[in-house]
Amino acid sequence: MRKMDTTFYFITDSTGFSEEEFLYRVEQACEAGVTLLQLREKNKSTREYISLAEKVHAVTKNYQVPLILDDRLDVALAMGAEGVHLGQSDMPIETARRLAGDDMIIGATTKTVPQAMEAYEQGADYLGVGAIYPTTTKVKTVLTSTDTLRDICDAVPIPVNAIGGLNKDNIDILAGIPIAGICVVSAIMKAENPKKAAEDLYQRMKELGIG
Ligand code: TZP
Ligand code: MG
Repeated sequence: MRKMDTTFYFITDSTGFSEEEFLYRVEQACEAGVTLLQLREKNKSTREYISLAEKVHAVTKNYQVPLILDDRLDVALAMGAEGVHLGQSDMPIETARRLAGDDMIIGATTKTVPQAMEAYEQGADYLGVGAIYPTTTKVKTVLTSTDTLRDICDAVPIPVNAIGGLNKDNIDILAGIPIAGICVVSAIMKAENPKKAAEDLYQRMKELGIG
């Protein structure tokens, strides 16, 4: 069985940071207790992606935080990441599961109940659903209502995480919805003090009973 805890899922964006500053922020998030970490890079060559992933992995392993790579199963397999996250135009989940075997964590982005059911049936371990709010992170997405989020949670037996524009001041909208956790990029990545921002957000989640 693949072990993971999606409660507090940090997705990175290295845009605008030196590698040193980026890796420092990754480490600060791990210090604050993120439970899962995704390296999300849209403009790196394969070789650059492998190289950065190896450096991030060296950090996350120290904190027993599984590392998920966005989009690229080949890169994940090449450097031994614990998982891969696939969107609707990435490799199909069933293909990824066949290539990756049983041990790798596979996550899927889904925005509707049929997409969620399909991803689950094809072997996804968890789902990311959103965007709940408009986001400043570079992504092609549309808004997903909290009603749809709830319907997806009810439709599949795997962990479902909310994503998109979430921060400590607006996650109360998720209280009472049976999500497994939340995914955030900028709430941690762009914070002046990423460790404190992550700790405050995690604290707020606990107060609201999220995750
Ligand atoms: N998918 C839907 S919204 C989003 C992704 C990757 C970006 C979330 O970033 P942020 O900064 O937490 O809004
Ligand atoms: Mg993708």
